[in-house]
Amino acid sequence: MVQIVLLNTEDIRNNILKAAMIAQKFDVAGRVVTVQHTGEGNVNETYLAIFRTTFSEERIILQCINKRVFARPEYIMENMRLLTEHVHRRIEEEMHTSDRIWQLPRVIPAKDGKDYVIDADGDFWRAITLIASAHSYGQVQSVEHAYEAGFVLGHFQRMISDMDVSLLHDTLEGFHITPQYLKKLDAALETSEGQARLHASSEAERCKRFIDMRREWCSVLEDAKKQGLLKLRPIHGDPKISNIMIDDATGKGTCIIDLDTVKPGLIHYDFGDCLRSCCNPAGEETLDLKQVIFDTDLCEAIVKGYMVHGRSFLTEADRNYLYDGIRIISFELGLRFFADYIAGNVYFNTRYDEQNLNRARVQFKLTESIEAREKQIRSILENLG
Ligand code: GN1
Ligand code: MG
Repeated sequence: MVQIVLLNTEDIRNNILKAAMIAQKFDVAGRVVTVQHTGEGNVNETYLAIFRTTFSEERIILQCINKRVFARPEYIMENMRLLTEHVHRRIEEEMHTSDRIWQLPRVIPAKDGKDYVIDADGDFWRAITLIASAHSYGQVQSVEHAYEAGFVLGHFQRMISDMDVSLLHDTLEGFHITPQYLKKLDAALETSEGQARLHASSEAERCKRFIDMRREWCSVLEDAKKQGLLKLRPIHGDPKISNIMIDDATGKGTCIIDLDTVKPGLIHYDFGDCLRSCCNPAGEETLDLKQVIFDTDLCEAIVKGYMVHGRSFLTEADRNYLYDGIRIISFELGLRFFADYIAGNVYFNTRYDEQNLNRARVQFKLTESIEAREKQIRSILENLG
């Protein structure tokens, strides 16, 4: 959902002015009438820009890519273009047998023909189409919504299951390679600032103990990859609930957005990410840890929706690791938030110092809840898979 956040700080005002200037450099009919900061996303800055002519209006999404995170933003655009062209073609092939109109954002070229604009500060901007008459939600609204989330992810993975993974760039080295985040944490803990942040709070120390107890286990998917059991495939990288668009008219899923993290990876991380995000009705930012649980009714609905498509491309080995995918991605996200807290909040956008610590505590509580329900989750996967 594009939520308009009115932030009145000088910085945001300047950024909006800048975004309005940049918007005009993209190939959209009409003049920019307004640009609003959406306040969404933990990494990039996102704006909604509205263009008008005398007889039409077009709304586009404009994003400034975070250079601290993405070293080669042009690679994101190449991946995005390849993937969207492939998926648009596949959607058209199946149009007549499909139960709905599937959508996927399109890259909007700049007026000079490039896929992006670089501003005077060297910042990298890109524009994509807005999916009209559809919304996404920060939390799951119902069992039907959960089913749709699974259905959309399954459909997306099926559409890209025949894509040549070697064509995609690795846009974010180490992204969703869980043991590498342990290394990052250890490096941050070696500094005196890191030690000070760890020992300043008993919650941080508790998180550290939680991680230490899972060090051996957390390479389970990477080990399976090394053994050749799991193969690299194109992944979305971030199929959380807020990236799944629901059609306003039909209530059905219509699209998955946020293609920044499309790259080669293990589909288990995508499957797990969808579940960890959808099955926690309290959301990622809650401060009320008691509310954080892994809801197995929602899990069942997602898996049901996902398997409508998943059955056609999942191998036996893929199925054997689906539970680990769910457990590991909640743990991994907690580890990433925690490592960033220890490092002084250098990766994720934050509004207050302890935000990443709180986010980590939510994900660890969720991991515990997943671990406690392992049997139930495994039986859902077996029965529906
Ligand atoms: C980040 O920026 P956003 O909100 O789309 C992150 C994901 C996390 C997510 C958690 C590039 O995504 O990996 O799962 O936050 N993206 C990157 O909300 O690190
Ligand atoms: Mg994202």
